[in-house]
Amino acid sequence: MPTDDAQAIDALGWEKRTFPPSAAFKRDALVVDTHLYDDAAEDYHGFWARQSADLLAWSKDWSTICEWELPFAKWFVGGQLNVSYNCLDRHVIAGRGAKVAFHFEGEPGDTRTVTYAQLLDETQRFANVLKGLGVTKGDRVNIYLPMIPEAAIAMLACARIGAAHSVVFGGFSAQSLSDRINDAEAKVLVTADGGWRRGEVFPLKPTADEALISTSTVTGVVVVRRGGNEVAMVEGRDHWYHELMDTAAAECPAEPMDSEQLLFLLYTSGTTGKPKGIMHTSGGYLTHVAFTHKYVFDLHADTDVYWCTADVGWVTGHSYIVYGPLANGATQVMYEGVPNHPGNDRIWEIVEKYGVTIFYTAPTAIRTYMKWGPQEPAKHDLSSLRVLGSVGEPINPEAWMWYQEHIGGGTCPIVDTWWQTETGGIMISPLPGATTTKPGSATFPLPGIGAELVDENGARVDAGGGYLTLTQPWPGMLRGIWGDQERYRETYWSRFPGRYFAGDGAKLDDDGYLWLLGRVDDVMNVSGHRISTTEVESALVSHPSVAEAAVVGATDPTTGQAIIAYVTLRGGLEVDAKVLRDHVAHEIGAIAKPKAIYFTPELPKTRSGKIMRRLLRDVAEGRNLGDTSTLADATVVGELQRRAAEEPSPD
Ligand code: 7RM
Repeated sequence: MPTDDAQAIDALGWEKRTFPPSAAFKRDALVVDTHLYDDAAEDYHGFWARQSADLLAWSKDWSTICEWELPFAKWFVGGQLNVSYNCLDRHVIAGRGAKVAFHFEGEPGDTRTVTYAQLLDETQRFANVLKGLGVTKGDRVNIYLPMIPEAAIAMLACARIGAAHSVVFGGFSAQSLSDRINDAEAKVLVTADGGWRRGEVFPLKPTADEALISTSTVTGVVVVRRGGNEVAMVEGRDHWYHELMDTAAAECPAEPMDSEQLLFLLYTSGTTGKPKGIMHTSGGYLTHVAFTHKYVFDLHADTDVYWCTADVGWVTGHSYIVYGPLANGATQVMYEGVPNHPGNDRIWEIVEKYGVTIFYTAPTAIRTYMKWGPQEPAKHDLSSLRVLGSVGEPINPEAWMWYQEHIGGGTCPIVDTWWQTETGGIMISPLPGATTTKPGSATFPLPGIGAELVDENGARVDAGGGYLTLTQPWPGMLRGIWGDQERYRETYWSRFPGRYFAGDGAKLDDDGYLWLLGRVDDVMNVSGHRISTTEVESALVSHPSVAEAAVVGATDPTTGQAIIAYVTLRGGLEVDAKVLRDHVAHEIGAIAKPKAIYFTPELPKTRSGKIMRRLLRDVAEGRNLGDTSTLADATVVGELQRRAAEEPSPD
């Protein structure tokens, strides 16, 4: 066991399988060698400037590529562009107006085909609607919608007139919505009567009404009709989307905006205190997401059908449903509902129906599909798929292999993409035609991105475990926290001077591959060994009976921390806790053997699908639980608490 650096995360058990890109994939791939990396290594400013000029249409050239006054960056200074022009007009002007932007699939089975020309038309009208409600450049507009094309239209309409949007995920409560409206001082709220979820309408407008009671800045509310549920409309404040659109003028010219014009705020909950309004601006952000969307997914815009299963309420939806793909003129699938309505094969039915070629989802979803069993994807012809992506959490090697075999037919490259709300776009990922992948590794920083591991004292680590830091500004980086630049400096730039600290731990293997290990507070200390929860979870998931596992360290009088595991089994299977404990010992070493294993039908997760280990730690240590409102399903924890109190540990 390597213990020479007590601060480093132990290099336990390496995944050895490797998957080079196939000759067949390389034949048509955009990148098959290192030229982009070489180009960027020489001069990353010049590299991003060339990408921006190549991928976007600028109304006015920039004078400085990057102004960097740590921790504040400005990109393409002096340049002007309009983000909605880049996502819409230029494709229509180039004769691609009839190309499908969205194949929309509602949960009840209704469909809508939205072409680029139609998307431009609706966006222009809605931009005029916003203007009519008094929205001007620099204002903030809140968006609280289901996964419907109007979400993209509202965002693009804001971008068109220089208003910043703040999208709040439709699953959030009235309290979360009003907090975010108040912090942003939004003038207008765009919502819907309701949306479809698991065969039922979930109300949005009633929740928005409740939120609006404790806000004072919103003067206009626009309501899209989607759920058909009954809603109350406040005279003078509330308007139906379709009525305003009927009378809105058809044209709203795209006005050039400064490169650093605020494009959006997106709130992310910190570990303490109120949510942070992460600020993203225009020229650099669009460059970053267009570049990464094109090269990470090997996008062939003329033939590919791309589907990202995220919700527009998360950064993945902003960057890889709205801005990146539309800037690149891609054809996409947008799906409103849950993956198991009406059946556990809904996702695969949609892939087959639209001939999806690029599929981007989260490990939590993949592990859920594993739990439902390979017979679900097997019901459908998935041979159109050619690239698979993963984002949101470390993907366990076993889930990676399952994804490759049962979804990718054994032939699709998998791109495991590491990034954050704060980074704006993908930072660490393979390029599918150039990178030999290893299951569970996000591989290398992309061209133009500087990432390094450091130890506790900020010294660079070239092998083994460490803290993941970013060493140079990148175009999509956050420009700060809305209303609190001191908190921005403190949160991201103070732990390691001169470096952005992402909050994640990672390992570097002997070939220089990066293995993300989750948040550093997800590292346990067992008898002086630093073991990441990800490693033990991966070992558990590699057992054939295990679908999903969450591991936490609970205070222990003898070992400092003891490893406690919560395990969800694959459909219909049963296994003894001892078998799993021995399996972990065999995979990693006796040191990583969980002290206790609890079986549970579900794990507590945030609404974006990340496992809430903090909560599980509280459960394991018998603490009272604090705020559980960000949980996707709060009943799960109560059940776990009950069991923890009843069942004695196996030891
Ligand atoms: C895109 C997104 C960010 C945090 C990040 C990590 C974790 C995301 C991966 C990952 C391992 C990945 N934005 N994370 N992607 N961990 N491998 N490929 O998720 O702001 O919501 O979350 O998510 O901990 O810091 S986010």
